[in-house]
Amino acid sequence: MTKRFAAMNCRLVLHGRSIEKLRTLEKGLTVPHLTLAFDLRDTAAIAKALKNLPAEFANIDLLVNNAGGALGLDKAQDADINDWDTMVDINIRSLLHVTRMVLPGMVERQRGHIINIGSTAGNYPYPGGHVYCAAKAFVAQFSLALRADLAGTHVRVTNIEPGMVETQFSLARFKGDKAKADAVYANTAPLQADDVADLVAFAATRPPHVNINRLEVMPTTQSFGPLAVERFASE
Ligand code: 8X3
Repeated sequence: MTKRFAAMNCRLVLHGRSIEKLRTLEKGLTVPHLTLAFDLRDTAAIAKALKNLPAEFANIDLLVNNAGGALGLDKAQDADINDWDTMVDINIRSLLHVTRMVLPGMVERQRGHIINIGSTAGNYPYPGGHVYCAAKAFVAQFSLALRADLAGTHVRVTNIEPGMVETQFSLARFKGDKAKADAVYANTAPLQADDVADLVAFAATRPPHVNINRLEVMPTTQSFGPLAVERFASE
């Protein structure tokens, strides 16, 4: 995503948790850019970083709320409540705080675009998805609700809703268990991060009179299963 927007000559503010990963990301970048390293669960750090943006980066035209993730795949009744808190924090709370900080400037300038990275998990629940599914449903509905409030401001909002994407997603979900994570993507053709970046770039480069509300995308090799039906032993 960074390279794609750099190729469009955008000035970039790159956020991540790890300064090392940010250093790698910014290697070879020739556009003006700024890196911000902090944990998005630290809402005070979000406010501090965004309030103190240097003037040349302060007028944000495009905010991509890309952070998020799932923890665990146990049933709700067995899940770790701390994982639930963390999922609410990273998928919902941080997105709300960043968005709330950036919105007034966009509204004042009558220009801007918020692109949230949602998930098919927000549209279709699956076993073990509980809080992750619910959080992404929140993001989908919040994106639409923002559009309602932003009527007349020319500020656009888009929710991109990918299905299976081969990223660190599963490694995080399975807490570093590489074998389990690799098995998710084995012998199939998942989406890649670049495919999602394509959609973000597509939504962001529509003419100003076009707002893509939501864009749901899956790998061709992923589709829908039947709803579960409980059957009783026949008498
Ligand atoms: C990732 C898609 O189905 O693994 O957001 O939850 S899924």
